[in-house]
This record gives sequence, structure tokens and C-alpha cells, in this order.
Amino acid sequence: MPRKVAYSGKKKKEQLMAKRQRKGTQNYLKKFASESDDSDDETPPNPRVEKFHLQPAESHGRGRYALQFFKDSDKEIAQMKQKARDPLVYVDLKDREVTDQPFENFDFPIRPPWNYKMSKEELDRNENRYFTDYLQKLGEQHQEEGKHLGLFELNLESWRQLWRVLEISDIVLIIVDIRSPTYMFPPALFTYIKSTLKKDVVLILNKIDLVRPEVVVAWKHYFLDKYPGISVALFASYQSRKANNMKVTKRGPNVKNNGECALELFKQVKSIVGSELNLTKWEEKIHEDIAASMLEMDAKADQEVVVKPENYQLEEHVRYKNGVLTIGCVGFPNVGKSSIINTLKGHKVVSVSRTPGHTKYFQTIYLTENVRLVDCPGLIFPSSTPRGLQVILGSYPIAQLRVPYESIRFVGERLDLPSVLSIQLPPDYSEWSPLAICDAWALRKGFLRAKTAHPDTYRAANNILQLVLQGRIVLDFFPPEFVESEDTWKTHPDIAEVEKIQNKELDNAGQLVHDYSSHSDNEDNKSESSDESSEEASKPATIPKSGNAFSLLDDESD
Ligand SMILES: Nc1nc2c(ncn2[C@@H]2O[C@H](COP(=O)(O)OP(=O)(O)OP(=O)(O)O)[C@@H](O)[C@H]2O)c(=O)[nH]1
Ligand SMILES: [Mg+2]
Repeated sequence: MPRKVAYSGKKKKEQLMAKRQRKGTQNYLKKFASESDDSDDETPPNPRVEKFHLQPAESHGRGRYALQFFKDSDKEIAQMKQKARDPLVYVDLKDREVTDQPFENFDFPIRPPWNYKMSKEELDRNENRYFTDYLQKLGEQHQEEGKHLGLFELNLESWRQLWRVLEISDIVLIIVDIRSPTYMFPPALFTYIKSTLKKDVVLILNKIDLVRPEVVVAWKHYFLDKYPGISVALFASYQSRKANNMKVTKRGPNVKNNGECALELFKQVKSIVGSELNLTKWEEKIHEDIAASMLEMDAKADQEVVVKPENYQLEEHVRYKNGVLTIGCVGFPNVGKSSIINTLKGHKVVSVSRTPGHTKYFQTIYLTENVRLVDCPGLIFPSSTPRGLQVILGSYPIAQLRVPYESIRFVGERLDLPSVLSIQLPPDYSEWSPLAICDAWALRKGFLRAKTAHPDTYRAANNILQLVLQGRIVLDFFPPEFVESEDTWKTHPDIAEVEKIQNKELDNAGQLVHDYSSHSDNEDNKSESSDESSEEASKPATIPKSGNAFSLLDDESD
């Protein structure tokens, strides 16, 4: 047994103080939650703060970086269950045209003023007090306005990670998922970085392999028009297996190269940095990586960089400190921040997972000797985004959902799930509802409860939501006026650039092949907490070029 290390009195005192402060916030959260709880008097008081310990067990101060959200009350759960039987009401395609409206009147926690004279304890106290006040004001405001408040990160430690990353970065990459970019781009964050911190922002539209080129181009121009001074880069951290004749290894998709994306990002960064720094080494690296991928050389062996969380310290930001460019990667959970870093690096250096909230403390990785990348934990910013949608956006770990049917409804009212999943209305139902969809899928996939042999509705729901999150069933959103102008976007000159990045290669049967579409049923829950590198390699899936793109689900095997 390891010997206990002696603790100094000072350290003990600091530890106690930190604990007391944490408790202070927790008590406040409980109070706030129970005040906003509309449950009737008979319902026992519910602490309503949920924590998810998703970080590795050996992590620093287990629980310290846990994801924290308000928990649904028992009454809300009962209501959601009840509603699961209500028929689906299909919504028009126009409904998928969205703006940044969910962030209207919402800001986010920023680091309160500090100075070098403050002791660490004073600083901690200050930040705790600020965060508690922030939550209180947000709660009051949303109650007064009767506005829906979506899930958002309640853990001060996670916000501190963001503050630190924003402080040390010279350029900030805000990374969003192309399927739903405005739900992941808080305008307040952009304004804060640009106007208050006076730093440049590159918006990365990631996972562009998942949507049609015209959608990508329309979103790109939406952001360029709406946010003057923003740079936009397109990215996909997947690799065409066909194009490169690569095998999917036990370690998951090869992240060796997506040179087009790296090059595009490089150009954006270069135009910001100008001649202030010499970025030749980075450019050379990209060209070397592209050449290596053409020769089908193996990527370097997996070598995960384990970086301990940096000390909690404060220092004035100095642009290009010691001649090094620091690029921070920030964004919502699961948008692919860590994957982008691995792609830029050319091999796996940081851990990636299908489960939202995987990176829990920020890590710095040197790309070249004078360019370093900072991988920030994903953060859910306060917004009015409906919770059912938040799950599909990857903001909430699917396996932790108590009632998944609200999210199934969200998808089912926007996509023709019976045809996508090739399911028939089960005998007990007269019309399609979230429950009917899940029961039908459970029957189709043979998800049956062990004792009763009834359809395992919950497992089926979980499975469908995983398929949506992973992009095997694509639910995407569009910028305003997209539906009418779709044909114009299809002929936009930028389409060629997107297609080049998407690197889609048709095989002889006229089918598209790419790596991320693979999924096997027994991965639905297992993958929730694991690093993708240890996930079982799954068989490739093929997506027909036209027609029902989801008939691939027929190909799934257990
Ligand atoms: N289709 C597709 N999937 C991607 C792409 N980039 C990342 N992913 C997948 O998205 C999931 C999340 O990727 P991560 O890189 O762990 O995301 P993250 O933003 O670091 O997530 P957190 O650490 O939880 O904040 C993983 O399953 C990735 O394989 C992409 O370009 N295309
Ligand atoms: Mg990550």
C-alpha cells in the first residue's frame, strides 16, 4: 500500500477552504434548483444537480471536473414519459432554418477582475462568489421572462478551464458541428474574444463530411456575413478509406491526414499572424503529411500526451510569448476539438470519444516548435435550446438520459424515421409516436427484455440517438432562406472546395465510403465512457449516393 504523504498545515487549510467554497456553490445550486422547481408540495425536495464523472479514474481530484447539470424533477420525468405516447406532429423543412436566437439575451460566465496582489484563496473566493451571483441572476432572469433555460455547465472548474485557455491563446478557434452551427456558436463568446480580449477568432465548421456541400457553403457565408472580422475554416477529421486505401485499425479511424483542412486553417492563421512570426515549419509539416499520406505511409504509433492540468495561475497575456503562437480550441462538447488537434498533429496525441464531455482539463500540444495548440474541455453555454435537442447536439451523455423520448420526438418530427429505419407500426399502436418508433426499432433489432421478452424501448431509443449523434442518421439545420435558395448554393463557386475536402470517392458500385459511418449495436452503450482508441473496430458501412441514405441501417449486424 502506498504510504501516506505528510500534509503541511498550510496545505490542509487551503484544501478545507476550497472545499468550503465548493460546497457554498453547491448549496446555492440546490437552493436555486429547488426555487425554480415547479413540482407540487408533495414532491420531496430534489437537489437537482447531476454530475457525470466521465474523466479517467486517475484524474486529478476525481469529481472536480465532472459535468454538472440541473437534474429533471420527478414531475418533469413523469410528464416526459406521458408525452412519449403522443403522436408525432411532422414539421416543415423550413423549421430547420435557424439563427442564433437561442442565445439571445444570454451571456456566459467570464473571469471576474483580478490583480496580482490577491492571494490564491482570495481569488478562489472571488470567483466562487461571482459564479454564484451569475447563476442567481440567470435564474431570476429566466423566471421573470418565463423563458426556457436549457442545460448548461454548472461546474465552475470547467469555466475556469475556458478562462485560462482564452487567456493564454493568441488566436482562438471556435469549433462547431456543421449540422447545427448556430446552436453551438454563442455570439457573446465571439464578441468577448474579439472586442474585450482583442484576439482573433477562426470559426471552424467541423464534420463537414456529414452534410451536403450546399449546406456547408450556405453556413460559411451566413457566418462571414453576420460576424464581421471572423475567419471561417472548413474541417473534417475523417479520412476517406477508399481514397487512401486505409484500413480501420483496432484503434479506430486513422487520423493521419486531412491535409486540405490543415492547409486551409494554416492559411487563415497565417493571414492573421502576417510576418510577426515565422510559420514555415508548420506549412512544411502539412506538406510532408500530405506527401506521406499519398505514399500511404503509416502514421506514427499512437502516443497519447498526458498533460497534467496546468497550475492554477494568473499572468498577463503577452502576444506570441517567447516567439510561440498559441492557438486555443474551444467549443461545445463533442464537436471534435480533440480530433482536430490529432488531425493537425498527424497522429493521436489527445483522447477522443463519442461521449460528450470527454476532455476534462485543458492540454497543450506543440505542433511545431513555435506553434502550440490548446485543447479545451467542451462547455455548454447558457441558452434557451430545448433539452431534447441538446441531447442530439451531443451536449448531454445519451446513456445518462432518464427519459430519451423527448429527443426521439425531436428527430421523429423532422425526419421520416419509419422509412429511414425501415420499420413497421407495431400492433399495439394506431399512429407513430416516440414510443411506437422505439418499440418498432427494438422489434426490428431484436432488443428484447430478458425476463418478459417485451421490446426494450429504452435501449432502442438510446441506439437511435447514438446513430443521430454519430451522423449515421443526419439531422442537420440550415441558415435562414436556405430552403428556397438551395439550388443557387449548389452552383456556388465554393462547392468545389468543399467537395475537395470531403474527399468523396465513388467506388465502382456508385457508393460513398467513409469511416465514421460504422457502428454496431453492441457499441451503443459501451462507447459512452470509453476512449475511441480502445473501441472495437466496427465494420465499414456504405452510404448509397442517392435515395434513402439510411438504408445502410439494414446492413447492421449484431
Ligand atoms: N463524422 C465526423 N466525426 C467526427 C469528426 N471529428 C470528430 N468526430 C467524432 O466526434 C466525436 C467527438 O470527437 P472529439 O474530438 O472527442 O470531440 P471534443 O470536441 O474533443 O469533445 P469533448 O472532449 O467531449 O469536448 C468522436 O466520436 C469523433 O470521432 C469529423 O470531422 N467527422
Ligand atoms: Mg475533447
